Amino acid sequence: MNADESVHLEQLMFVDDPMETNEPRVHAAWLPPEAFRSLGARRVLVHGDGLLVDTVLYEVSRACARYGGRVWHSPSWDVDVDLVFALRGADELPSSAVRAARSAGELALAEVGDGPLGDEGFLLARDGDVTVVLADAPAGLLYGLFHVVRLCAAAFDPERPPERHRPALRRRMLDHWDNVAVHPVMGQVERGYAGGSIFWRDGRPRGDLARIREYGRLLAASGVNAISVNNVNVARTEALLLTDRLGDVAEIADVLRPYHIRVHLSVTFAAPVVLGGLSTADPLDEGVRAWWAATTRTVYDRIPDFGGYVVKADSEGQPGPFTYGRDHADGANMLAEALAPLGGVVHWRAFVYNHHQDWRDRSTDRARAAYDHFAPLDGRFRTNVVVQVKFGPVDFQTREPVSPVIAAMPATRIAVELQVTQEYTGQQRHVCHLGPWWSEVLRFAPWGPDGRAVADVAAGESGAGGGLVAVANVGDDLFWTGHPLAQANLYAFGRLAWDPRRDPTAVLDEWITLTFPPSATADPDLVRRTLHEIMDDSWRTYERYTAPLGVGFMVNPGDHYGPGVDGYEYTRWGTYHFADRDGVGVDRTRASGTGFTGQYPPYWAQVYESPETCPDELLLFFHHVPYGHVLHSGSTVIQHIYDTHFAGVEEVVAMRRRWRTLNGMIDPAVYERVAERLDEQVRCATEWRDQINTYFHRKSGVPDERGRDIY
Ligand code: GCV
Repeated sequence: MNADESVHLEQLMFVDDPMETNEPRVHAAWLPPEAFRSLGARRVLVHGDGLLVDTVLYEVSRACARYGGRVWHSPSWDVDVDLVFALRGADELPSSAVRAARSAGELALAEVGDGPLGDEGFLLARDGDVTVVLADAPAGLLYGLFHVVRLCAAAFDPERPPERHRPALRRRMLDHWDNVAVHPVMGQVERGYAGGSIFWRDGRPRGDLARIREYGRLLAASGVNAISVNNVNVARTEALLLTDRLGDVAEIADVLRPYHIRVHLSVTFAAPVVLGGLSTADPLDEGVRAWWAATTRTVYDRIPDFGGYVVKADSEGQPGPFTYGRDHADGANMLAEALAPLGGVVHWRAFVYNHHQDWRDRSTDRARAAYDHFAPLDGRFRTNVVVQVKFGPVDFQTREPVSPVIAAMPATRIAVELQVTQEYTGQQRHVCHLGPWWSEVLRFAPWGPDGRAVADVAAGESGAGGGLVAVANVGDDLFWTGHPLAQANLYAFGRLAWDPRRDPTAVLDEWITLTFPPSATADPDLVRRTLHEIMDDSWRTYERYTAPLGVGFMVNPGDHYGPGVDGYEYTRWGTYHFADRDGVGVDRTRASGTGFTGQYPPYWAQVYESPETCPDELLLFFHHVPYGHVLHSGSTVIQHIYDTHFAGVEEVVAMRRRWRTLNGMIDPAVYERVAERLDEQVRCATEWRDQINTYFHRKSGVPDERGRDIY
């Protein structure tokens, strides 16, 4: 590069840019070029070296090329700048801009206090007319860049006080349930509602690396730093990713590395048998351990920053240590031993339950299963094992209590698993903004109101926790997530994983600003207001027209979409509601039920044990009560069912009306897609309302006190 010139885009990597073509193969999600307008009009200096610094340089250069700014990389001469991105440890240069910015940054850092920036943190401060972003490590600069983008002009406000940002959770991970080969029942992506996989198609890599890179960019801008690239249900073709088809995984890792995203792989516990030709996968067998050690070394030879393995074992038909009379600690520790010398972790899922239950058996309770299997193992897992626990005891329902496992394993690294893909929350055909729900879960204090929160457990002491994981919701759909507004869930996951204390409404506001930049929107206030009106409370709206008071399921078996009140009532899956002519709900008390309440620390064990103290929204999860039972709200259970179901549909109709006011204000393709989906949401919510109300009216014989139509 000519020392007298600023950096030009074509000198940098990534010139093949999917966003720059006239006919987008994909819509730009929350980072359209317009979101970079404020940054792109500045004079920017980037100081430091390394892959991630190159990414910063590339992003800034691309924005400056579009909006008239300029960018310099570690110049040794003086330049006038508005914005400096600098690594603290990088060589000092004669450039006064770097020197001044760095010393101003150091002063600001001392002022803000509170320990080092760490390997992903950054500081943002003002030095006269210059905005300074300082980081100890390149990843911090990358996150600092996206922070500046989010702030737009506010990043250049002379009065802006210095800010330090560090992620609360070290690992912020997405699990893709993507199959390499199309599964005969589950398709290309298990529980995927956004078309095919962005990674795989019909047994092979999909081959669109530009799309994967763009995905990595979106994830980095929301704070995600790890993904697993294949389904936790590992079939024959997918098993091969560990060995013969490792190159396919490495290719993805190479593309995501510039956005600070480490790749993990779901593996089958039976790999030594199905891939290695051994006669056993017994975790205590020396030959099996040697096989895993050697195989894992090969993985790291090819992918030096490989994250580790994700394992679903002894669950829903997947193989596991039980076959050999071993327990989950034996299984997880064997893989951990192979990964430890190479810096990897094993995410071992706690989703283990009997999926061949007899519905006549009232003593077996699926909600108890994860605790019963895992709590006794606390203290036995190696330090590079993360036990990955679904946030609730059953399965990603619209409303569940927080899983008691989260509080039961103080000597184990716990990761909390959420579901961004909307398996049980409207399958990306319904607007269901999940940020408020996850925020409730993350703030929940399992030991009682004054104790640590779920997010603290996931963060662990000194950041040693397992982090936050979610099942991803993107596909090869033009809008990434099928429903364009479902993108906000992906964004919210990343931002809440970075800072679980953030107000979910503020996070949604960020997403709105980034996705519909005010400078490119006809009436930004109307767009913002309307999206908040539609989305802020949409999870509660969804809850209102689906299964009542925490009882869960009531979905159609198999695909889990739409109402099927008795769909699972006489099946082997262990998800029952026990409605009869007198009442509904599952007795999980210690006094007369399955004893599940006893899995909680004393505060909640007591609160949940009695219908008098149990929160209304979880009443039917914990208790079987008569239809006339009076809730804390003052309504009876049956009247609550009727009222919420009528209200829920009215709210969806109002959502659709509001959306129509945006016709002509935003990208017509986005407008049309959402409009279509809202029609379906109205249809489906009406079906839910009528089936649930009719079902309970017929069971109970109690009329609606307002005399509305029930069939
Ligand atoms: C990947 C639920 C889903 C399954 C999923 C499973 C899991 O049961 O319906 O599709 O399997 O959870 O989390 O492993």
